[in-house]
Amino acid sequence: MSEHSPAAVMPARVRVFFALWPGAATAAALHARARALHAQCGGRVMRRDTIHLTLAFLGDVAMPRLAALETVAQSVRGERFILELDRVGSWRGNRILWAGSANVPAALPALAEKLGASLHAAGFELEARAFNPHVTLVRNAVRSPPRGEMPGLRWPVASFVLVASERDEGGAHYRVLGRWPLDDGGD
Ligand code: 2AM
Repeated sequence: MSEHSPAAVMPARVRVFFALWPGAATAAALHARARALHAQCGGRVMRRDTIHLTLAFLGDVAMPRLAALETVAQSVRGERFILELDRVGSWRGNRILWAGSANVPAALPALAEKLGASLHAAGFELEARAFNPHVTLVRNAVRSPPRGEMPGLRWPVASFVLVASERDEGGAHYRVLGRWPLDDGGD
């Protein structure tokens, strides 16, 4: 039997990102779409419990910096909104099949921008990649999807989350580290 000190087994850095995480009903509906796309296009379908929309991707962050991320999240105010997912698309290079919206509510890019600006002000480096709201449903697709509309799916968004991405032989596992509510817009 071998023994490890906690310092030896605890990773010093963690891969993290801020995201919108669907409730059970929305996740189930998105997963049904994902399975249908997978049946048509092959590849690797996202598991129901991993479906999300990334707001800001940080990559590897030193463990002691997680508290600063939580402070940033607490300071960000955003409005609740309904996200209507009514589009399916693909990116050729990475063969990702995604669900998106023809009419992105202004509150969504506003939230991503506020988060990005606050993270930057707190000294976090973000990818220069422009915010392109999408929900990945299938990876490594072998055929293109019938591009275009899909039956609309309403996702009520009332909070955002900080997520750790952990990898093992089974693929990526996501762990929600914190959740922050969005304002309901009422007085
Ligand atoms: P994807 O679904 O388009 O691959 C966890 O990896 C999440 O962060 C995924 O939603 C992934 O987007 C996104 N992500 C991974 N690398 C990223 C990067 N360099 N910039 C922005 N988002 C990224």
